[in-house]
Amino acid sequence: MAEETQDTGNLTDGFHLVIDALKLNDINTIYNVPGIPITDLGRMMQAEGMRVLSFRHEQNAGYAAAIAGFLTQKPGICLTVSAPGFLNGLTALAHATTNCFPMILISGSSEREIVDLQQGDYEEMDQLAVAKLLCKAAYRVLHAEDIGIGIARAIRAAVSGRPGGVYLDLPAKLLGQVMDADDGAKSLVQVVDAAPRQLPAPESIDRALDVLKGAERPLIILGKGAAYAQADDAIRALVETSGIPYLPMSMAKGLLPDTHPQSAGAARSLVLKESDVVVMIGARLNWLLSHGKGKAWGTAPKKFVHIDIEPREMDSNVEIAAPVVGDIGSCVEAMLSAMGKDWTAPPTAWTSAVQEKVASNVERMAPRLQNNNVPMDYHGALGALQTIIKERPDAIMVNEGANTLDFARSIIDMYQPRKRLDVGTWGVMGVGMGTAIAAAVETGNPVLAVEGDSAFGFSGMEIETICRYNLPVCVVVFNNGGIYRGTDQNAAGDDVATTVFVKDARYDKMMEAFGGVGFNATSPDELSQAVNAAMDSGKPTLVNAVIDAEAGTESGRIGNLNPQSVVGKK
Ligand code: ADP
Ligand code: TZD
Ligand code: MG
Repeated sequence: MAEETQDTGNLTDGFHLVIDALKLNDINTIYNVPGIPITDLGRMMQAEGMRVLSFRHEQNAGYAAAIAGFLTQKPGICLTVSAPGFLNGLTALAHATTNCFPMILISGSSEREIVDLQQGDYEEMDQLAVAKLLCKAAYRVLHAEDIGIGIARAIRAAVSGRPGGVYLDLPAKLLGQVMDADDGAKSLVQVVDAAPRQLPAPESIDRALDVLKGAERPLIILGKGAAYAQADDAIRALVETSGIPYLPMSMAKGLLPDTHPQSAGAARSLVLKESDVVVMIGARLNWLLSHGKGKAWGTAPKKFVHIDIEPREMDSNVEIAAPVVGDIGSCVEAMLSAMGKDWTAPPTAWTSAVQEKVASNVERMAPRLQNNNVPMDYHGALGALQTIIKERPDAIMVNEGANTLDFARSIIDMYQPRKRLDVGTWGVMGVGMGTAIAAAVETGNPVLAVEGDSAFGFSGMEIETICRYNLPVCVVVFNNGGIYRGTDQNAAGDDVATTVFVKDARYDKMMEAFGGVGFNATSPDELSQAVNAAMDSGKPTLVNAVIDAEAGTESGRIGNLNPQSVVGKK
């Protein structure tokens, strides 16, 4: 490039302003796929000491950025090329927004004048218009002197209030724009207090305490917003001081250890049905909680206390008797101090009933988890992995699939906050490898990705990325030869059934192709050995876990959501 050898004096350009603006705001990791017009941006970022991880598909880079946001409270950055790269990243941006994870999708774009006249530029698309519908905020920067402000706005929009996805459009022309270096430096913005604390109104705390004091059968539900908030000590203190049983949502598992005496995880049906006052902390009453009503919630009248940073979440599905709007740390601390010394624990009739139900359910499950059947069923295989996580509580577990997800969520206990990362609010297949990569990169902890064979297929090519960066990721593919099961039959014709894959596939060989370690495990003992070896070595590993093709059920635990044909299904 001729420009690099020219004497540019004290000039800067769009490329460098983007880099300086990100670094000034302590953003140093980028998840990307290179190409026109951002190849050089990635190179220059790397040259300036940023970590730039290249993926094989933007969707996976985007899922990595989304979960990086969840883990760090800083926006995860996904960088893509224009139109197709942008669209590939967009699913992840929408996923981040849906899950309240802070993320910024930065995409290069073509020449605006040509795009707006629809004259057919290289990768032409009105990306800003498309993105707006699917994220929390979308911005385009047209002048180099606005890059500092543009990035500051994107960061603040992503992390303040309810976190979410932000789109930042950087036209190719902008990156090459030149300006005086001193003026450029002055145009940068260091965002002060990007996610300000939001204190709850005192009267909202009084109201919540009044509702809670009258409870006979109170319940706390912790959601992934509570995990995101990193108010771990305050939340634990609230749970323990109150003596109220709690139910963790999937990604809130481990906020308190799942083996905690107040955990109602193994008595979910009972506590949802029987509770009379429910305190929601960073969880929404969406489909995952049956919208707070109906059969799952039983007939006992209920009152809800709802702690959330988003005021519009209140009354979204059912009436909220005591809305507490603010950041979780501040709200939980305020509740705790309002409880004071004269707080009385809930009636033991209730807490013992919950504990007894938990104990009997755990006891009933235990022998099933110990089975050494060949081929493995979900219980035998997950029993082996349960022990591994117990012995390695700082490992991060990534989990996707249908049966593989639902069984793993209920069987594998978590012991530390933010160690379980999964498909989130939408139940997206394909988050697996991007999530595993970001988890390893952002935390340095070992990662165990437990993947249905279908789920794995959505992002499987990223095992090359895992090998390339030599990340401590062990992928276990629960290979039952299909989606839900490997045994479906086509009612007519020669094609295999729609849910069935190649029989006896060997996913472990894919890992070997890139220099990683592959294992084929046919029994829980073999699975244990392979995963322990992987976790000890920290080497990229894929274990093909052979699961009985008949063991699963349609759609795992949510088969009831499938519409039924009145004519009957073949
Ligand atoms: P889950 O799926 O685990 O039930 P959801 O994603 O439905 O959790 O809910 C997370 C909630 O947490 C969202 O309503 C979001 O507004 C809220 N939230 C996220 N971060 C914070 C925070 N720091 N303080 C308060 N609420 C938060
Ligand atoms: N596409 C996307 C992006 N997300 C989805 N959730 C689906 C399709 C539909 N789907 C599920 O909800 S689970 C699943 C699909 C395709 C795969 C289940 O098969 P698996 O797990 O092999 O991953 P089990 O253990 O065989 O059930
Ligand atoms: Mg499967």
